[in-house]
Amino acid sequence: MKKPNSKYNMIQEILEKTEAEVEKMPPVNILIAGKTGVGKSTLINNVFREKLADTGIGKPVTKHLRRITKEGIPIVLYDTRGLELQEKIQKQVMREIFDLVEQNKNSREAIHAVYYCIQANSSRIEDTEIELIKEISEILPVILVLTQSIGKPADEFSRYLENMNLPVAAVQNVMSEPYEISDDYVIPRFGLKQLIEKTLQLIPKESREAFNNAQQADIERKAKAARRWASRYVATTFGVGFAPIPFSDASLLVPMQVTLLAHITAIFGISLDKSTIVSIIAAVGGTGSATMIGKTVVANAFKFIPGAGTIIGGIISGTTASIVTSALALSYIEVLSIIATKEKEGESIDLGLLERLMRSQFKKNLKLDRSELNTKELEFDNDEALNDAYSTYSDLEDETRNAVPLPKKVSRAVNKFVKDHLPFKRE
Ligand SMILES: Nc1nc2c(ncn2[C@@H]2O[C@H](COP(=O)(O)OP(=O)(O)OP(=O)(O)O)[C@@H](O)[C@H]2O)c(=O)[nH]1
Ligand SMILES: [Mg+2]
Repeated sequence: MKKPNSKYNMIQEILEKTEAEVEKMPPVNILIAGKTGVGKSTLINNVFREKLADTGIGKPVTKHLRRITKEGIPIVLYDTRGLELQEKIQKQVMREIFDLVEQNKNSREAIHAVYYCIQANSSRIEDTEIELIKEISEILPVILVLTQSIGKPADEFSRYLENMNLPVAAVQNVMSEPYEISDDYVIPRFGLKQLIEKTLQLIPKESREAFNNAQQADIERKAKAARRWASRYVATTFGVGFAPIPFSDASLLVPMQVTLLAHITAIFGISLDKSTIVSIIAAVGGTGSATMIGKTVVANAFKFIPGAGTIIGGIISGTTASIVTSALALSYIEVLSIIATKEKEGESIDLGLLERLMRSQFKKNLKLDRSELNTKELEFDNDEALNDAYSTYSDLEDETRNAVPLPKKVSRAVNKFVKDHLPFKRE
């Protein structure tokens, strides 16, 4: 095992490894079809990370097909444009789709599935559209996505379509983005997790990892996949056959932890910049510098263990190493879940808070023993748990907001006093 020297840049290593891992993943390739204005772009922007329809590179491949990609996200989307349902154009679109499928067959870019979008409140489907759906279904598995689904009419439309026995793989009602009915009545997003589930059934095994990386509609699913891999990694690395190492050699564990964090980041699928990773690592490493010496991180991480004094000067056993590493992995995944949730809502992340969050999660997880760590349910096992964590995070934010420097506090107090004691109130 290579021992990191003082020039070793842990952050850079994590980023490079993550990138390499994502590049290695066989991508998932999905075609999104449907008439103009039904909500294809809105669907793409909400199901997948980083508002792909707006921020991805869109290249026209044929008159009616646009290929959308973005570096670092292992997905290729094809978006149909100007799909009118006059017979002539329909034939042309079909031809283009057919050619594309044929061209990409047996390659990394073979198309795996089609989302055929119909606006749910249109409540009717034209014969030409039925023809088109049938033709596409002959060459690819199709999910009929009923967009902008509102209430009973949408359910009825969905039942109506199901009863038509179209040769499609599934029908799914969705609301991709919250829909404002009035100022105080908003229909929240729904149906996207089910769409993820149904899509996963249709795509080949080797592309499921890429799909999970690229999606953002089901964050628990991302976290669970990362968690599963991490527990296996820790068990095989620090299990039977791990020779205890002297504490002074703790830096030997750095490459493993780099691999761990990079692989988790790749499985989870999240774009982290340097400063974000620095903040997360700094939380357990006790230093905020970008070029971080791995040894400091690991040695510091061990200091969080209750009774670490007894370790110093002693040895690190497989058990100890596995507890620290599992806690690191678990906390990292929990923090990524929060970053992803925030990102999905288009909110920004405060790095200082992130650091505190990572530290508090890490300390909490370190208190668990090995069997607890292995069997512990994921912290954010469902939406409710995630929301809980999210509000803890928001509380932290409030705390910070209240942490106003003293002179400001004083002037606020004076202002308040003056206001409260004014002989008359200004309206
Ligand atoms: N609130 C809400 N609005 C939606 C939703 N889906 C579509 N819309 C609205 O419908 C409009 C059209 O949606 P787009 O996603 O641009 O439709 P498109 O299918 O990509 O249209 P073209 O690119 O022209 O083919 C958008 O401006 C949205 O405001 C949704 O799930 N929720
Ligand atoms: Mg569009």
